[in-house]
Amino acid sequence: MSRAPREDVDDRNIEVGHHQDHAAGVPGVYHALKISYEQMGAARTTQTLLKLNQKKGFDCPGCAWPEKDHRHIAEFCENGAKAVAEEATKRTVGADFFARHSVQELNQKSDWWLGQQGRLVEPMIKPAGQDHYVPISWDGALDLVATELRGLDDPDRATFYTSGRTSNEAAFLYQLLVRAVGTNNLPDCSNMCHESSGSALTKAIGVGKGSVQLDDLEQAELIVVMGQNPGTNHPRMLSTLEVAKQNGAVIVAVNPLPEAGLMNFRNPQTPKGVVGGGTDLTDDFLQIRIGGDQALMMAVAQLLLQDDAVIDRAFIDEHTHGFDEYVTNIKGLDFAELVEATGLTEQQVRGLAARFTASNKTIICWAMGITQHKHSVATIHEIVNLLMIQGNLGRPGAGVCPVRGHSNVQGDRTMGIFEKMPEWFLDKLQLEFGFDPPRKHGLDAVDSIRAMRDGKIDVFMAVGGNFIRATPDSDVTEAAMRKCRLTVQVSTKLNRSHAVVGETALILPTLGRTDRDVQASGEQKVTVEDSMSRVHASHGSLKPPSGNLLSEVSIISRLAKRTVGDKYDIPWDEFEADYRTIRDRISRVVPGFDDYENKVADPNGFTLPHATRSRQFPTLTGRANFVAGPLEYPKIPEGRLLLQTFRSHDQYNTTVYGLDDRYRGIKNGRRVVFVNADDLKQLGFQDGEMVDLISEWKDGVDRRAEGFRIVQYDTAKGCAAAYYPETNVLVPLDSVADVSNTPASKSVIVRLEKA
Ligand SMILES: Nc1nc2c(c(=O)[nH]1)N[C@H]1C(S)=C(S)[C@@H](COP(=O)(O)OP(=O)(O)OC[C@H]3O[C@@H](n4cnc5c(=O)[nH]c(N)nc54)[C@H](O)[C@@H]3O)O[C@H]1N2
Ligand SMILES: Nc1nc2c(c(=O)[nH]1)N[C@H]1C(S)=C(S)[C@@H](COP(=O)(O)OP(=O)(O)OC[C@H]3O[C@@H](n4cnc5c(=O)[nH]c(N)nc54)[C@H](O)[C@@H]3O)O[C@H]1N2
Ligand SMILES: [Mo]
Repeated sequence: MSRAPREDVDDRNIEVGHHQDHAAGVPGVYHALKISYEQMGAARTTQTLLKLNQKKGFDCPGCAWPEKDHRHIAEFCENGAKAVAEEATKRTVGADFFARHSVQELNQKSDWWLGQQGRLVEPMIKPAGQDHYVPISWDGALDLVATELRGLDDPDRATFYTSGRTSNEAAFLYQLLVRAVGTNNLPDCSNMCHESSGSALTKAIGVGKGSVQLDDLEQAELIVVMGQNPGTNHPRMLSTLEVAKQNGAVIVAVNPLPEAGLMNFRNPQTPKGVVGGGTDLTDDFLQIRIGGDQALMMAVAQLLLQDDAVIDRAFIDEHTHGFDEYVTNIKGLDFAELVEATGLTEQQVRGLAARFTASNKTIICWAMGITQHKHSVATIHEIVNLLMIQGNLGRPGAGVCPVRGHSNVQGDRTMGIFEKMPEWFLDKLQLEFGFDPPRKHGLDAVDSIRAMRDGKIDVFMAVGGNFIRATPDSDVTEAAMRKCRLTVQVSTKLNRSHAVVGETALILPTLGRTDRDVQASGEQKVTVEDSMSRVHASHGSLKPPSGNLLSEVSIISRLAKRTVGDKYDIPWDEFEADYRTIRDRISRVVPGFDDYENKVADPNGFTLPHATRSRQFPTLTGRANFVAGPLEYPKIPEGRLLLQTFRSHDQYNTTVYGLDDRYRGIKNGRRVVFVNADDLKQLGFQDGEMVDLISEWKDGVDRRAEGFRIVQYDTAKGCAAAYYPETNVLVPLDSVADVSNTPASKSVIVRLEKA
């Protein structure tokens, strides 16, 4: 199925207006409140939005951007409010709903429709051979999963997905259960997100995370924002950039599109943002060609290396490895080809080099526009290399800032959600819990799909997320999932992963971040880690949508007790009753978490140590590594376009909040493809025409997404854009980033055909 039938969305009604050159301001607040009232009603809206990101409130389930210590009373953003409304909605999906709709029928609905139905409120089973979910007791459901897991011929025949909303406590227990079962098959959303950042940074600086804090951004002299659309995806970052700007920072946006938030920001929390023209954030907008970022970093490096005065010799000599080889590599590249690969003018590239030269404190921020290409890991190495020329690591106001996605995706990794967790972690688990965790590396997201496709997986379990829609090559992935004997989804809301399932399927409904969580020892809090390694508590406070929900911790503890309770002496009951006992174990296993309970009693939480900040580099060489490699960039064949698949302003990953992308001028629909005017002329198409998108890959298979309206748009030449997840069908499973195995969902070669 290349096109989700959408009798509930009529794309003929799509309206296209002008894209905006600024983000937020009063309309942002208006849209936030409107959607909140619709989903939650007035009382719940006030109650939730006032608690959002406040000390003693709950952590916003939106993005992973950190909080300031001293918060505004309404430190929420439009899209944070939408994320909360989506979870705290009063609408519910119960047994009667599933009696009305068969699984097959649910699979005909749009992602938007599915998400709009409300919160899941009771455990459900789709028995083998049937097409409807029916209710099942918690004991019945958990016994069934445990029996399947205990009966596996080989523990590697099960795979366990995590999405990045899972709390530290639940994530720690989940990886413990999975490793006690005997496998490292722990794919997570990170595999499709910042895995390229993690891979590159671990090799380069020894820590797979960003090195800067909010304070650093506020005192930076130059901030380069690459491949990121913060106005939509990290709106609170704009407040930080605004402060940086007021403090004199130069901000450069590197993006194929002039994204609204980066160009101008009207901060709804300041008088100027409400009535004035806002702040022009971006000094230089570099409209790069998709995939040209490595070339840009190399070209700037070549220019910087011409001037000895720019090079921080002391830093390089004392702390780094591989500089000479790097210099030889960069000097050997053809400058004209580098410029050509960026799609920018030579003057723009020289201008960026001049910005670097003039700055003593530089930070580079990036997100999915950098991580989802074949050569993403190599690109991130060049980002780090470039920063290191001037010693921009481990000093105030400088460093690397990969901006993370899901609100606790970084924490989940810290807790051991990783198919390749290092030996020292496994050793510590062994010491703490008295069993020998498996040492063989497990399957990541793409490899899990391959294994399912090849009949090597019996049980698929997911704590959160929407695996079937988040992953590439939808037709292949759906067929793979259907080969499993049992699929289990621990979820808050209905999505397509409940409609594309194995022979037997379970839905285990769970509490969300906003819900009150009461266990035997009383009300519980959980903890999360933001994009800047800060760990803090989150207290759910709303009445859960049903009395029949279990927390993620409860579900995992009860399942673990049934599955491995007789094998190992792990106090699963105690963990469920009192989450402090989990934090106690974390404090003994995970570095940086000593005195955990006391530290998270502080409403501001605490910051995990990051070696880079003290110029320690725990890499294989014991130094920060310059990593040299060949120039790579996508070559686009004649008559084709390079498609990036990205987010509208009205969605959270696979959750579609609504059908408007206000910042890009799109209303009432999502099946649009943004193309540059020159390309349209050259290809013989016009704005408003309906086309199919067909991706081309070396396996010769034509992957097709049907029925997209062309929108003439200011994107870099040769580069198109369309929304995910509708276009995931176009991303070949084998089109992945080298090293990190992340789907290359920002580099899809497509041709257009008249629909
Ligand atoms: N409201 C909201 N918030 C979110 C999310 C959401 O869906 N909705 N998702 C969350 C998650 S999990 C994540 S990972 C983040 C995602 O945050 P982003 O990475 O901002 O998300 P995308 O929409 O994928 O945007 C990619 C950006 O990179 C640009 N780009 C594409 N290709 C290239 C390239 O080759 N080079 C350069 N320089 N730029 C390029 C695109 O034009 C776009 O501006 O946001 C998080 N926050
Ligand atoms: N083509 C293309 N594909 C992409 C991307 C892209 O840019 N282009 N981006 C990739 C990225 S960056 C990411 S992170 C992935 C996202 O992949 P996922 O994390 O798998 O997807 P989400 O859409 O965030 O998951 C939404 C679902 O999570 C469940 N949920 C929400 N909150 C909770 C909770 O508190 N607990 C539990 N148990 N469940 C909860 C709800 O049921 C909801 O339907 O997609 C990736 N896929
Ligand atoms: Mo992500």
